[in-house]
Amino acid sequence: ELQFGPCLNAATELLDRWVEQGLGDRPCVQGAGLRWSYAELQAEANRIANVLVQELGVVPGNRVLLRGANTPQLAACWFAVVKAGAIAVATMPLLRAGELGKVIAKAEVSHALCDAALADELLAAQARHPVLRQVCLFRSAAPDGLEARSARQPARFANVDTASDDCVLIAFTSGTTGQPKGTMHFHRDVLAICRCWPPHCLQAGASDVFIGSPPLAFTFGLGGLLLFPMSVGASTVLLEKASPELLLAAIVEHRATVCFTAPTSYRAMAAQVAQHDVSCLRKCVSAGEALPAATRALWKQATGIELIDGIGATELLHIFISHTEATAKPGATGRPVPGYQACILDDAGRRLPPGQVGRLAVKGPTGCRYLADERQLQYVHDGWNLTGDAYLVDADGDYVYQARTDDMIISGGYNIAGPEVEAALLSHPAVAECAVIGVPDEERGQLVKAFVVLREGQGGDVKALQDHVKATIAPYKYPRAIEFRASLPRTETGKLQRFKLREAP
Ligand code: 3UK
Repeated sequence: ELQFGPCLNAATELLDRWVEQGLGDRPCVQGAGLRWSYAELQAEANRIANVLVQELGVVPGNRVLLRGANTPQLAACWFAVVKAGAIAVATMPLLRAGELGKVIAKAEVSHALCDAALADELLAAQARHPVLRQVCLFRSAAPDGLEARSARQPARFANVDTASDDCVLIAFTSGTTGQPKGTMHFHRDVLAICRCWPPHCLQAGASDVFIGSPPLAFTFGLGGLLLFPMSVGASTVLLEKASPELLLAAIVEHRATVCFTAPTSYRAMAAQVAQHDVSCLRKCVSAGEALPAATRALWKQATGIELIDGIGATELLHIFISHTEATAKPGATGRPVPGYQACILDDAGRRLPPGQVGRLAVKGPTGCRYLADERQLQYVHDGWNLTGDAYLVDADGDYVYQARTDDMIISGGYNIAGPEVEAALLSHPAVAECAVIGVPDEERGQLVKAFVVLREGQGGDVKALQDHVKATIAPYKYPRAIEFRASLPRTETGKLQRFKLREAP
C-alpha cells in the first residue's frame, strides 16, 4: 500500500485554526499604528495571497522575497506567502542592493513584497537580476501597490495543500564573517520549533503579550515575535524601531509579558530601567550571542528577572540549547532543548569527554539543509550539524560557550576564548560594552586586545582593567592592549562584528 506524508500548511496551524475555533476576535498583532485580531490578520493574509496567485502569478514553490521593518503588514505578507505554498525569503532591512542581489541569485527569487520605504535598494538589485520578475510594494499609496491590489481581492483563500516537508522559508545567516549562507526550512520545522523550546522555557498562554527587537527576517525574531505567540493564541507587538530606549518604553506602554532581545540590549536597558515600571514582564529571553554572567546579574538586579539564555542558529531555525529560569547558571548556556541532542567533537569528529573544549554538534527536528552543497558536506554529517561554536560540557552536564571556532585566540601557546575575557571586563563597573580579539604579534603569535566602551562618567584606566581581568580569570588571559571606543560595530541582530575590529588598522 502506498504511504503518503501528511499534508499540512503551517499557516493553517498557526493562524486559521484560531478563527475556525471561534477565537478570531482575540488580539493578534499590533504595531505601525495598527491593531489586528486573528481574524483581521487572516483576512489581510488571504487578500494578499489572492494578489500573489491571481495578479502576480505566484505558483507553489516560487521564492518570494520579503523586505520590511517589523510591522503587521510584513506579518500578513509572510502568512500570505506560506498560504500560497510559496517560499518566503526573508531579508534584513538594512541590506543594500549588492547584498540583496546575492540573495536573489542564490535563492532564485522570482517575486518580492517590499515595504515602500525600503524600495530603492531592492529596485536597484532587480535592475541587475531580472530573475526577479515582480516587485510589489506595501505600505504604499500607489495604484499598483499591494494595498490597492488587496482591497480588490476577497478575504477568503484556500491554503495550498503543502506537504509537511515542503520548503516554506529560506533564511540567510547574518554573516558575522564572509558570505551569507542560505538555509532551507520546511512547514514542519516551523511547527516543530513552536513545540520544542517555548513550552519548555516560556509556558506562554493567550494572555501573554510578546515584544522584542529582532527583525522578523532573523529567525530569532520570526519565532519569538510571530510564530511562538501565535502558536498559543497570544498577541505580539511589532516595533519598526527597537533601540533599547524605544523597546523599554514599548514594554511599559503595551504591558508586555515576554521579551526577546540580545545581551547588548539588556545591558543598555538595565542602565535605564529604574525610571520605568516593567513589573508586567514575566519572561526575558536573551540570544544571538553569549550572555556574560555580569549581564545576567545586572538585569536581575535591575528587574528581579532571571534571564533565559538560549543558543539558536539560522541553520537550526531557533534555540536548541537553553536554560529554564529554574536551572539558570551564570556563564552556562544550559542543556539541549527537548527534541534536540548535542555533543562536543574534536577536529577529527570524535566525541570529547566533559571539561574539554571542542566543536559543538547538534541534531534535532530542524536540522540544516544549506542551499550550497559544499557547505552541507562540510558542516552536516548524519544529521549532526556543526554550528561553528567552541563549547565544553561542565561537570553538571551544562553546555558552556567558549567562542566562535574562528574567534579562538592563540597567544603564547595558550587557547584563549575572547568572550571569556569580555565577560571578565564586563564585570568591571566602568565597562559598558567590550570586544576582545587576537591581533598579530611577533613574539606571542597573537596578542589579546580589548576594545572598551566606558559607562557614562567613567575614566579609562588601562591598568585597573587589566588588573581586574587578572583577578577574575587566569591571569595569562588578560588583554595586553586596550583601546577605548565610543561604540562597537554590531550587526542588526546585536552581534559583535569582531572581523571589522580585526581589519581596522
Ligand atoms: C551565536 C550564541 C552564545 C552562536 C539565533 C536564537 O543567533 C542566531 O542565529 P545566527 O545564525 O547565529 C548563530 C550563532 O550565534 N549565538 C546565538 N545565541 C547564542 N552564542 N550564546 C547564545 N545564547 O555562535 C551561534 O552559532 O544569526 C539565535 C534563535 C534563532 C537564531 N537564528
